[in-house]
Amino acid sequence: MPRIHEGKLGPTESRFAIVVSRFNGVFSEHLLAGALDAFERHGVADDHLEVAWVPGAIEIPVVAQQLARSGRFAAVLALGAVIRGATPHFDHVSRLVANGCAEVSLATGVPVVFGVLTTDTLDQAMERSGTKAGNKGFDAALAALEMTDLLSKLPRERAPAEAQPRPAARKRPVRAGR
Ligand code: INI
Repeated sequence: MPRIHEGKLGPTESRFAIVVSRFNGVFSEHLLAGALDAFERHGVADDHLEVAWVPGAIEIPVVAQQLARSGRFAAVLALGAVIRGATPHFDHVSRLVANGCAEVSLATGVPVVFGVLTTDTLDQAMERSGTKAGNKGFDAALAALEMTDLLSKLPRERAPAEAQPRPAARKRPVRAGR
């Protein structure tokens, strides 16, 4: 049988940070409420959670980066809503926030869970922030719990030098007798 690694959903003593954007704030508020609800239901104490508000989704990655680098948090949640308008702005905002969060995650090793809605319409955003299609903030918190537990169970990363196979021991040259 292979060894299976899988993260569980808590309870946990880990700390989590949530970065949430004020733009389209009516949806962000619901996503945040969903995330806090999921953490509470899975045994994360209030004082193990910190929330940082940013102006818009584009500002999420830099704040997520500072929180991830602080070493205080097992995972960072990114919450917000990018909704398509009449111009290509939507494409820039959604690309920047998605790529930024992925880069922070890989550079720091701290999961930045993507709970930013990117929708074509207000209705789609409403559906995903606590109505027909669930609450993506709640789902993001579950993903953070699962990832945190999984990462704590996986073999630890080795420093690059350590990860190299050791060179075979060299035999001492035999001196010719004089
Ligand atoms: N920010 C969002 O969070 N959602 C959007 O839909 C959005 N749109 O479409 O413009 C948006 N723009 C603001 C952007 O995130 C920055 O805050 C702003 O450009 C300042 O850097």
